[in-house]
Amino acid sequence: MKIKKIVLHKVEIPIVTSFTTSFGTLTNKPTVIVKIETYDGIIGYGEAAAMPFPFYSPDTIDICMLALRDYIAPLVLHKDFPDVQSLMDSLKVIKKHTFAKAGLETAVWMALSIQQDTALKVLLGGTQNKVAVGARIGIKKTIEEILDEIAVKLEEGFQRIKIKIKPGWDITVVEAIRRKFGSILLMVDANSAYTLEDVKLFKALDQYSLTMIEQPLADDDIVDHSVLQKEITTPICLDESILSADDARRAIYLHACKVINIKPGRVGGLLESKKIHDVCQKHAVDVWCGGMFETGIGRAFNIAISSLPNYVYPGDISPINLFYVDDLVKDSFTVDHYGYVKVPEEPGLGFDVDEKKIERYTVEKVTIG
Ligand code: OSB
Ligand code: MG
Repeated sequence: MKIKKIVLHKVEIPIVTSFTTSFGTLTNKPTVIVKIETYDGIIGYGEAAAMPFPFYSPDTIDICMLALRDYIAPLVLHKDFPDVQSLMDSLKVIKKHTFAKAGLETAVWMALSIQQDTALKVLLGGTQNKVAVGARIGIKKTIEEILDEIAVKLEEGFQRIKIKIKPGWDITVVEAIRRKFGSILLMVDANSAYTLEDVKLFKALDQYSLTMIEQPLADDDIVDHSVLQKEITTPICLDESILSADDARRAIYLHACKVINIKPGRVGGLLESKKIHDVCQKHAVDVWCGGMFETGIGRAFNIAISSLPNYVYPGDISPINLFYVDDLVKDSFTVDHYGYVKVPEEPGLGFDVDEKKIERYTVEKVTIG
């Protein structure tokens, strides 16, 4: 694979509703679409779906634009790489910047899938034809509001409910949900809002049989997560803490988690996602696919990687129209009434990219090569 041209689109599609987590409220979710053209004329699209601010990770959308333009593109343009591994090896000199790397890497996978006329699922080693999907619900003003939203999501068929928690919006909410909905698959995501001082709260949460608690402590602290996991029975799931398969190996070694949420964007792409999946599988640690409010382009990669065998919990793969007013692919996926999305069997994304829509929502465009 030899890349001739890279076009970066900073895209802003208006959103349907804001979303509140422990780190703040999202009212606008720009993304970066990476378009590549190879010397044999194949087009690939990828997505760098970081946040607009550095509250989830140091990467932001503008930082992804800069990293791709000034550091990543110059290292890969006009060079022949026999495979994705060698291309990613050439980027190892760049520390982290995983979201930006994933933007390019996913575009390369799409091009490769077309070049080899083989579905992404097959290239990645996927075995599942459909992927279970869960609903994720932000922090609300009142408990009534969240109970109403959960009722709708369950009615629509979503297979599990993930709520966001923060100090003051945690155990009483979980209690109310359990009282109203009984033994549904329920999990909470703290986005690093707590410390080891809160062990008592986490012990109290144990009685609610949560499927898992996602990222309770700091993003750079697998040691404290290991201490916490020894104190509680609820499985800890790491999100922000895991940027690579090496991070996963270290977290497993320290018993810092029992589950890992793999987001291709956060870990630098699909190849690293697969490596994390494999390390986890070897050590009987379950994985599932998280999301970064990707558009239909990024979500297509999330669906493809979720077809690997050790993706056992429902993914954060809710349909695009629940968050954005529009999409960048023509017929995006839907979730059926049993809470499944079908894994595409066609080469490429499995969805037609709508170039006109990309242009319409582009607020900044950079061409390199
Ligand atoms: O912690 O999983 C998270 C979105 C942005 C940043 C962090 C997180 C999330 C989500 C979104 O939960 C899930 C989705 O993409 O639908
Ligand atoms: Mg999370």
